[in-house]
Parts: sequence; structure tokens; C-alpha cells
Amino acid sequence: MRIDVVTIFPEFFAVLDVSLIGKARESGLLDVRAHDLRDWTHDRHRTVDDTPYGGGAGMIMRPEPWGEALDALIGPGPQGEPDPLTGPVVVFPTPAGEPFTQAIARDLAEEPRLLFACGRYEGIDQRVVDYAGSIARVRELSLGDYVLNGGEVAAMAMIEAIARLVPGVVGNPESLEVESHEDGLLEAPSYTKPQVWRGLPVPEILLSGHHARIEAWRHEQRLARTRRVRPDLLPPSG
Ligand code: JCK
Repeated sequence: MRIDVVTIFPEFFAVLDVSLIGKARESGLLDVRAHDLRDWTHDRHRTVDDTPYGGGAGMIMRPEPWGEALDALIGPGPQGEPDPLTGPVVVFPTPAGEPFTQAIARDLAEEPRLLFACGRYEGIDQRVVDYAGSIARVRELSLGDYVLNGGEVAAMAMIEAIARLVPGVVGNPESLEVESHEDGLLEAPSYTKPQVWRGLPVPEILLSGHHARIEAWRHEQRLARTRRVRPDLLPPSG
């Protein structure tokens, strides 16, 4: 999978070399390339922002450098023109987007190419999204209901969630197999050695060797935790 990122902070994406993504990159499974949006400016100050039409606080990213970046990176399809079917899916991280979920991560993990467009300031001129939608498949996605300073941290979280689903990127395919069978409940607590740590014992049931009882206990733990912290994940109780 090839992932292009356009950002005014390409150096942020160096952290991806350190995480699990790093090894997949070395093996050629993943090719993540961060590009500096300012390389597509033409003025002395490499300006990427301007004041908002209609008034309001802060600055908005100007469309011209984004248009050139998209044209350069989306590239021509088999017919010589950009092809929405074979070109990259263009992802715009934005607090106004559709919530990014595991289901979306699974979808995007099937794509050979993704392009992340990371805004800063108060975001990107909406015509950039509209233009991208005229030459590519576009998704406006939100990492969650809080406000970040830009799209970079959101893009990195999305890239990590997507990349670990690409076959071969995560060391143990069994852990992914288990995840794909999960049922929307939060997970049970886990423990390792020592059996007693600072006076705190591991729950006895886990040492019992009764596989069926352990699974029943884990299921109760999952239900109780989900009810407590994420009741929205449970079916309506009537
Ligand atoms: C991309 C710029 C910063 C700051 C104005 C008025 C609410 C808009 C994101 N889950 C997420 N949170 N934040 C982002 C995100 C933030 C971004 C950009 C993604 C580009 N910013 C910014 C203030 C405003 N608002 C009411 C915010 C943007 C994702 N994904």
C-alpha cells in the first residue's frame, strides 16, 4: 500500500518509522511519503493561508497549492486522466467529518493507494474537497469529538489503524483473526506474571485452568465494563 501525505509539517511523519509501520516500510509492504505543501507555492514567503471570506476568527488554507499538490500526486489513470476508480482515495481529516471507525479502517486497508490531506489553521478552503471529489474518491473523516490543531495527528492515528490491517504488516495474523470476530463489546482485563504484584493478586479464575469458566468470566467482565463506560455499544435494554 502506498500512502501519500500532504502537510506543512512533513517531519511529523518520521515517527511512523519507529512504530510497527517501520518494519513494513523496510520490507516494501508499506510506502508512506510525506510531502511539504509549501513545495507547491510560488510566492517568496511560500504562503498557504489567508483570511476567511464572510469574516470569522483565524486563517483558512488557500486552494491553489492544494490544487497543484492533488494534481501532482493523484496522477493520470489508465486513460491519461485522473481516474476515481484506480486513483487513490483522498482522505481529509476534519473535525466536521464522518467519525473514523474500525469498519472504515477495514475498508481503506483494501486500497492500494491513499492520500491524506492534512490541514492546519481553521482548515482548508472547501473548494479543495469539492475539486478532489471531481477527480478522486474522497472521504472527510473525523478522529473524534475534540478539536486538534491540525490534521496530522488524526492522519497518523488513521494510518496506524489502517496499516496494521494490511496483510503482513502486523506480526501475528492470529491477533487480527481474533479482532475480526469481535462482537462490539469492550475487552476483558488482561494479566501477566507475577501472580501477586505489590499485594495485588491476579483473579483466581484465570489460574484455574477451567477454559469454559474463564471464557464465561471474561464475557461477564466485558459486559460489565461496556455497561459502565460505553452503554452506547449495547443494544437498547427496553
Ligand atoms: C484537521 C485544522 C484545526 C481548529 C474550528 C469550530 C470546532 C477547525 C480532527 N477529530 C479532530 N479534531 N480536530 C481535527 C482536525 C483539526 C484541524 C484540521 C483536523 C485542520 N484543524 C481546527 C479549529 C477549527 N472549529 C468548531 C472546530 C479546525 C480530525 N480529523
